[in-house]
Amino acid sequence: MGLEEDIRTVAGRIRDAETVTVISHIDADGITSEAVMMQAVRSSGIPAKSVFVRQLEPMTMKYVPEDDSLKVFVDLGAGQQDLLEERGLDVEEVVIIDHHVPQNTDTPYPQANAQQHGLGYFSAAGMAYLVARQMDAGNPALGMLAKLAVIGNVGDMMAREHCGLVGPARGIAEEGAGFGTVEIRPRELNCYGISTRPVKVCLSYSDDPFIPGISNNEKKAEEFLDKIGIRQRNPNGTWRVWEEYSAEEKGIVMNALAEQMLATGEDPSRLFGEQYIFPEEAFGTPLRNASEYATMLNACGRWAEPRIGSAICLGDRGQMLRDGERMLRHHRTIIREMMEYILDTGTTELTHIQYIHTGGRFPDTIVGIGAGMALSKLDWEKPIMVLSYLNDDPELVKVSMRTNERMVRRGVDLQAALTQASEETGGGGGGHKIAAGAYIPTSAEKEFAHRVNRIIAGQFT
Ligand SMILES: [Mn+2]
Repeated sequence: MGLEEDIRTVAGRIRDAETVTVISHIDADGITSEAVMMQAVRSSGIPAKSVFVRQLEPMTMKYVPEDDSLKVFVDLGAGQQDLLEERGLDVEEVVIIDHHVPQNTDTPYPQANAQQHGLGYFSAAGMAYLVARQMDAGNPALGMLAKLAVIGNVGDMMAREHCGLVGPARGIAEEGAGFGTVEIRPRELNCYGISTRPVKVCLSYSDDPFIPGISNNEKKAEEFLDKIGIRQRNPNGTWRVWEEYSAEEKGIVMNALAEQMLATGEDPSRLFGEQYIFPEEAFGTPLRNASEYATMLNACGRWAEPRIGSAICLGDRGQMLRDGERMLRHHRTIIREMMEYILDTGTTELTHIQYIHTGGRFPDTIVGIGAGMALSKLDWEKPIMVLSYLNDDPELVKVSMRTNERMVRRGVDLQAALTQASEETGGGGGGHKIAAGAYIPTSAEKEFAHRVNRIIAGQFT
């Protein structure tokens, strides 16, 4: 079946349901997907509930209710169809909206899956939007749903590789622009934090593009902006953010940065990226652009409050937004503490990687982010591995690895390394070349770093 037909089938099943349970994942893509589906289902007059899970696995299947509602799995499910079969769910009781590699099982659950149709760079929230639009092309909330799909796509890193969304994900952003809920800004600064961070901070945290002399060095970033005559503070003393710069100021900064990169032999093309701004959201807040909005949702999910994120997605700008902002501050504080812990304690260096075991000090849901931030202040040529204990399972150790674009260009592939090493020890892993994770048995933790070090040593071309 083609994509259109799959979308029609899934949308039709949902429209015909008497009650619906949406089961989704706790990251930004999962939360926006859930919000899109809940809005679409409820606006069709169908009662609906939702459930968030950290992962769909035997242990979390208990959260999928045993009732006669239609189970709508979003951002998960495709790769866990065996679990749905084991539960005894039949083909009439399930639809799957996903973008992960599907499992081949006997039951042909209806599925709208980007993977099956060769759609790259397309997240579950994008699929959910296409299903919602199919359910009701006249839904007055489509503009809001398109915006949520943009956040889900950006949150799942779909804009990373090409410095902007491509293909049908870009198409949804254009639909959002048509509704007035999304503003597409091409050739903007390709850095995180354009709506809330002082520009010097934006620049100094940038790892891709890596700007020699400025990345990892806030003081130098500040001097650089001074030198090219950019006024960095507002009259009241607060730091100006990128969104406040005039077109002329932006041009001056971009040109100077490009020159600086060229002078040191770096390709400046990744300095420029497309940004997605939400004009209805308050200026200077994290809801103002797609990547910062996604971080707030990730913060809610990682601290076990995905419902706060979902309520914000669906328009709550009162208590839920205040709670979301609190989650974001908490998230940043703990990540900073973790980064400082890594820097204070120091990593153990092997020939090709560095590693540290943080024990039970930090929740496993943030160690990857903390690792990435610590790496920006450590030897960037050695990918960092952080091992940590899970608070709910003493048998398993969570492994998180981070590297940067420059090492990926030299051949490093963390996903391949962690998948192989964890499978050899009876665990499992996955992710991307630049960032990957795995769960391994506690008994394997001692020599695991050496095992990965050997594999990465072999990846250099
Ligand atoms: Mn996803």
